[in-house]
Amino acid sequence: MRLAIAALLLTACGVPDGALEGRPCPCIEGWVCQDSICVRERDAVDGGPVDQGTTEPDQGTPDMFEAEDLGQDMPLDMGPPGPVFAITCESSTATFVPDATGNGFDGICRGGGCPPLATEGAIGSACDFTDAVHLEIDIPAGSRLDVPASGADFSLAFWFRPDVFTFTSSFSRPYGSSTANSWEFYFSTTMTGTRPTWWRVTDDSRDDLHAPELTTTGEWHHMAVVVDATADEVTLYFDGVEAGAVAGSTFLYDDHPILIGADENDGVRDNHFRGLLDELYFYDRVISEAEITELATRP
Ligand SMILES: [Ca+2]
Ligand SMILES: [Ca+2]
Repeated sequence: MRLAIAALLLTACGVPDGALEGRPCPCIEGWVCQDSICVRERDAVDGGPVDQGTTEPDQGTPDMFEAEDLGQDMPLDMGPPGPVFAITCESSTATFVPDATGNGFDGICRGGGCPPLATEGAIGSACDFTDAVHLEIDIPAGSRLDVPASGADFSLAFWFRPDVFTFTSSFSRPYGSSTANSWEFYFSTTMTGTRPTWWRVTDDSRDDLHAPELTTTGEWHHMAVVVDATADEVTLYFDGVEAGAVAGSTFLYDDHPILIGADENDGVRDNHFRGLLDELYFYDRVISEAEITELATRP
């Protein structure tokens, strides 16, 4: 039983609004330390496996998080769907950085190989792109990542800690055969000061959204972009606060992979990021401001 519960706690890592689920103690308000990891207070109270829901009595039917029915635990409240992929940088192999969701969108290491894991991550450990050795992580194109050209929601979120202010790309989806991108988070010290920027290409235009200017390297910041097809709007969040919005929700895609730590221009990997990246998430839905607040909060 103890093993089953431990397995269930691990299974719950990285699931809906659970960016903090299963993180090492100490824990932030609303979470408690249980067996050296953080669980929601209600899960500690109910004594059952970690759920995402309320505390009504369980009706006795095993759910997807239950290896067996434990009787006194809580029913599974699905809540909003979790990310399609989550590169949490908690582990890596010689060739890939795993997708913590279990959806199989593992990041394939290219260029100089997999980034080392830095212990001073935003949450747990981070992927270390500090050295100028041109490390890259590719997430190959896949059905759930290939948002239709119009009428689809998606959201992106990640932490970054730049070590140098230079022209770099941290999280991108190249498009076409020249320099374009479906979308890209980048710095341009020449065009925008040291303002982290997100841009996307549409069929006839380019849109840029800027975060506030950074004055100090070596500090963690959180960025998120929400594409709301219903509202036909894209919104950028910086450190959990709205930093700008632009109308439109049309994107162009091809079979380029999503890149972490670099961009691609004219077929060549370029503008390699210098610093730490952590907790890179892709959702195929709109994430709420409450979720963004949670994602942008360090334990
Ligand atoms: Ca991490
Ligand atoms: Ca590019």
